[in-house]
Amino acid sequence: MSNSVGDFVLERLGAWGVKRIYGYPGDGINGLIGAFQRSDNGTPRPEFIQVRHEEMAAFMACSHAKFTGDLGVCMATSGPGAVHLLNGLYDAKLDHQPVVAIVGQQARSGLGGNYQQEIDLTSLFKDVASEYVQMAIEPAQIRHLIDRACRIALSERTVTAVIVPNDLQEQDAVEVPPRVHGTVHSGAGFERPTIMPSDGALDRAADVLNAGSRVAMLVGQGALHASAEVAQVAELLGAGVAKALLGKAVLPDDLPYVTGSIGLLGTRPSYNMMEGCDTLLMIGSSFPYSEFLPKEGQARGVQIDIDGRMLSIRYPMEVMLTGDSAETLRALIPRLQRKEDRGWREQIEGDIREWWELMDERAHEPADPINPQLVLYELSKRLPEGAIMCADSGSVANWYARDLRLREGMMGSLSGTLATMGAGVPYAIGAKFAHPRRPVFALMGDGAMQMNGINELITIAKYRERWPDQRLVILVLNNRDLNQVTWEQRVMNGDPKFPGSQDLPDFPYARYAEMLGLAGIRVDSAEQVGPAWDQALSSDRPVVLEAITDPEVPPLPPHITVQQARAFASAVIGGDEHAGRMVKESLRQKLPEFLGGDSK
Ligand SMILES: Cc1ncc(C[n+]2csc(CCOP(=O)(O)OP(=O)(O)O)c2C)c(N)n1
Ligand SMILES: [Mg+2]
Repeated sequence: MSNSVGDFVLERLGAWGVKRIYGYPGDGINGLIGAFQRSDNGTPRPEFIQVRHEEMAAFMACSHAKFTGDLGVCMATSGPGAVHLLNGLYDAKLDHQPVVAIVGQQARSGLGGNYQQEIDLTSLFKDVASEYVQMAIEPAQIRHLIDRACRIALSERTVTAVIVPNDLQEQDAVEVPPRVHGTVHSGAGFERPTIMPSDGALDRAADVLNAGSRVAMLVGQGALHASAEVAQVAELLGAGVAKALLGKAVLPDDLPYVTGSIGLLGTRPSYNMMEGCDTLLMIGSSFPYSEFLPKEGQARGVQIDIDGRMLSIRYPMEVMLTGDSAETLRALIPRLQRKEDRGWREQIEGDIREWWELMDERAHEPADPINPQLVLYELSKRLPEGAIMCADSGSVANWYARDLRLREGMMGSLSGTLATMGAGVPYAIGAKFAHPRRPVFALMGDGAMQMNGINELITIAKYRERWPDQRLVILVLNNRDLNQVTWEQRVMNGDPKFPGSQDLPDFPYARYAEMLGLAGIRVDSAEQVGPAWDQALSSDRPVVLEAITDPEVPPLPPHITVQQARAFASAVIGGDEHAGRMVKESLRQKLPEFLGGDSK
C-alpha cells in the first residue's frame, strides 16, 4: 500500500529525529492519528503520547525542548483542539524553545463555508507561529512544509505550525515532488552553527571588563551549556553571579559567589550586587525588570546573546556581543586579566553567607500550619543526584528561586517569560519522558493543580509503568489561596485580600493520587515534612506530596520600597481579613529589611 499524506507527515518528522508527539485526537487529524499505528515500510515514526488537554501537549513539547535541546512536537485537531494549544505554544515562543505544532483542519472543500469546527487557523497562529505558519493544500507541499517548520523552529528557537486539512491527510503522499516549475525540493536536517562575535568586539568587551573593579554577572538560560566558562570568568573578574529564573541551573547554588535569583523573586545579595557594581556582564538572559539592574549610567555594560534582537534592551550596553555564550566566553577568557583586589568578591561572598543563614531562619519560623519555605528547605537537603525541577507560577516560584539549592548536574525550568500557571505538571511529564531514569519534581500551588495539574495526574498514571525510575514527585502547596496574587494585591496595589477572587476550595490532592494508583502523602505539621520527603523519595511509584501551608508567609520582593510598604499598610488599614497574622508573619520574615538591615 502506498503512503498517505498522514503517513508521510509522521515519517518526515521521524526523519527529523522526532521520537514522540504529544497530542489529542479529533476528526481534524484522523488521517494523522491512523498513521501512528501503520509502519509497514520500517521507516521510524514518532510515538503518540495522549494527554488530557491540548494545552498540556504544547507544554510537554516545550518541556521536551527545554530539557533536551531538541525539537518538541505537539498535535491537535482543528477548531477547539487548535485553540487549546495556544497558551502552551506561547509559553514556548516566549521562552525561545523550538516547538512544531501539527494541526488539523476541516476538508479543503468545506473551507470558507462556515463549516463545523472551521476556524481561520492561519490567522489564529499568525502571532504565536510568527516565523512560520502554513496550511497545506496539496500533497506535494508536505515535504517542504515539515522540513521548513522543523528547521525554522530549530534555527530561530521558536514555534512554527503546519495545518493539514483532514481530507488531504488521506490522499496519496507525494514524497518526491515532480521536477517541474513551481515545486520545492527540500531536505531534512539541521546543524547548529557556531556564532561568534568579531575579534574587535571581543577586545572592546575585555577592555570594559578589565577596567571595572566591581563586576556583576547575570546569567540566563542561554548560558545553561556554559557553566564552566561562566565559573571561570567569574573567578577571573572577582565577580558574583546572579541567575535569572530560567538560568537557575547554570551554576550550583552552593558556590560561594552565586548570589542566586534576581528580581521580584530574587535575593538580597543579587539586589545589593546590582546596586553596588560598576560593570555588568549579562550572558544569555532577557531578565525583564530593569529596576533590579544597575541604574543607567552607574555601570558599564557588556552583553552576550545568541540572538542579536535580544541585545541592549534591558540596560544600555556598551559592548554587545552576538554569539554563543560558551564559545564567546572561551574567546574572552584569554583577554581577561585576573583581578587581584578581591575585596568586592569577598563582600559579595559575605552577603551570600548571611543570606543563606537568613533563609535557614526564615524556613524555621513557625507558621500555621506549615511554613512553605520549610518544605523547600527540607527538599534541598535531600535532592537526589540528577534531579530535574519543574516549578509552577504561584508563590512556589519564589521558594524555588530563593530557597531551593540546586547542585551540579541538576536541571530546572518553569514558564519564565509567559509565567503561566499550569506548566509545572506537564513540564514534569515531558521531563520524565525525555529522561526516564532521572528523578523529576513538579513544585505546584493548589490553584495550578486545580487549573489542570490534577487532570494531568491521570496521564502520569497512564504512562508511569514505562519509566524505569519511578521517582516523580508532585509537590502541592495547599494554602487554599491564590497566594502569589493575594500578596501582589496587598504589596503592589495596597488592596486587602478579596476572598471572592482569592480563596480556593479545598481538594484532597493526596487522596486523589491514591485513587489513581499513585502514592499520596499529606502533611500538616512541620515535624512531618522531612520524613514525608524521605517517604516520597523512596516510593515505588509517582507521588503527590500535599503540604498544608500557611498563606500568610509573604513571598515578598527582596527589597521593600517605601511605596510598597505604604501599599502594604493600606491593605492592613483597608481591612484585610488576615491583617493580624499577615503583619506578624511579614515582620518575622522581613524584619531585617524593614529595619534597613543590610546585615541579613
Ligand atoms: C493562566 C494564568 N492565570 C492567572 C495567572 C496569575 N497568577 C499568577 S500566580 C497566581 C496564583 C497561583 O495560585 P496557586 O497555584 O494556588 O499558588 P500559590 O501562589 O497560592 O502558592 C495567579 C492567579 C497566571 N500567571 N496564569
Ligand atoms: Mg495556592
